[in-house]
Amino acid sequence: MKIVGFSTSCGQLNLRWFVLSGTSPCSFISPVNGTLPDTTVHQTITGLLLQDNATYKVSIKASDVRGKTYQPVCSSAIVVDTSKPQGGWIRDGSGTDLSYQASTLLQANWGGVQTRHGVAKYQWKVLLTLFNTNQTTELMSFTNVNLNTNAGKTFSSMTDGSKARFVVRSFTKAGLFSDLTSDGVVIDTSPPEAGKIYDGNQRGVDIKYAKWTNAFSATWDRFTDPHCPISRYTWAVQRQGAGLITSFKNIALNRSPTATNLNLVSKESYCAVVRSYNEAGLFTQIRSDCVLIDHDAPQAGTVNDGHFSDVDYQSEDTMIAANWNEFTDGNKGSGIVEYKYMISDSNGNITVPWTSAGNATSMAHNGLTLKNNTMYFVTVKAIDAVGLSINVTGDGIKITSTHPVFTGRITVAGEEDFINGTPCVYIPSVSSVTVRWVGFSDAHSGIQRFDWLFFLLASHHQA
Ligand SMILES: [Ca+2]
Ligand SMILES: [Ca+2]
Ligand SMILES: [Ca+2]
Ligand SMILES: [Ca+2]
Repeated sequence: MKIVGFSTSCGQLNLRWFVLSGTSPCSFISPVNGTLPDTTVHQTITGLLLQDNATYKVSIKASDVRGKTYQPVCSSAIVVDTSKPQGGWIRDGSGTDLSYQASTLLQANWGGVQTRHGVAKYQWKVLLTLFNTNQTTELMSFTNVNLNTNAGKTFSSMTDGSKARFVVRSFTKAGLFSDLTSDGVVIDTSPPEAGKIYDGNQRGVDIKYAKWTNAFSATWDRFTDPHCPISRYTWAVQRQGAGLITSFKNIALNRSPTATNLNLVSKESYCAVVRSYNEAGLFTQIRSDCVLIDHDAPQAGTVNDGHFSDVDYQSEDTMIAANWNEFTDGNKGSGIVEYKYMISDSNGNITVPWTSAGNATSMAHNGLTLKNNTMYFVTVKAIDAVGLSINVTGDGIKITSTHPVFTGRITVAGEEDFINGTPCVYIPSVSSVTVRWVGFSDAHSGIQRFDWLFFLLASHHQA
């Protein structure tokens, strides 16, 4: 109680107190009364048995040494409220409850607190649990916000991945309080870490070339974020060296989308552009290493029967050889990855079905039983990286055992050139020459030996 304004002109002033019901008129009629020890302004009466939720008032009886008593003076109503605030809710953020955010502006909002006589005020404070620890510190101590039901404050140098929790303390008008604590919000200030992107629809296998015309597929490994979950992916298709040919499409957590209704142009490269968002709303964007679109089969080359330039006869009847050149997929194609050959005869019978020659540009197929006086044809198939191919058939070779056929060739190691239109080879030595000979064969009796002969064609002297 604060007691002021009583005075006497004569001697000491005696003060008695009476506790009255709040609805009674101001009087000295109460069994609950006592004497104040002095006229100190602030005094406390203890030992009362007041009822919660009841209203009282205190009247003061002042008398002087002559026993003169003044009119009763009463306090305003005293409401006894021993209850604490009940219920209520608190949310991280400025609206619906957040679990993750990127901003270091920490906000909370609350409401629904019940009290008998209304809330007197709120206070809020911020607790912070560091990333990957159980260590909680008080980032901000209780701060008064009066009757506001939201509050916010920006904090610098927040450790990435820390979790903030808010405590709101609601006070009754009688000064009792209770606390509400939020379930926390993780402050993630860093975007996800990218996973690897694969062109094509097989995760783990990145393709470099495709013959796609209107659909583009990509897959990728999970993007990760140590601080909060990945919420979604978006992706778009880009033409390399140019812009996007689709908008970014939200595909939730799908990691193997296909874009359709595109117009993919041969000899151009296209790439997948992927964005991964974390729950805090930050994203990382990366691009695949692109796919070259190839709609064009390789261009035809030349197929020669035999080991070198084309021959049309051979006596050999167990082997067919061929070589080829000039096949190309162009300088913006996917490239030739394999050759296959097939051998058929002039009656359309298949002597050797399609057989891979790998990357080689020649072949010799042994173990055949070739018919005399029959034409055989070698067909070469050049296959590019997207599986497109072209077939070229040579002009054929006739097996003839009646005429000895010379199909061999001698080559001298050195720099090949021409002198006056005649082929020649320059060699750097006067004492040795390296000579190779291949393609000499005789199916009937076999070759017993080779002889060699060297002769001077012409002498060239320096001028
Ligand atoms: Ca939350
Ligand atoms: Ca992060
Ligand atoms: Ca091609
Ligand atoms: Ca030929």
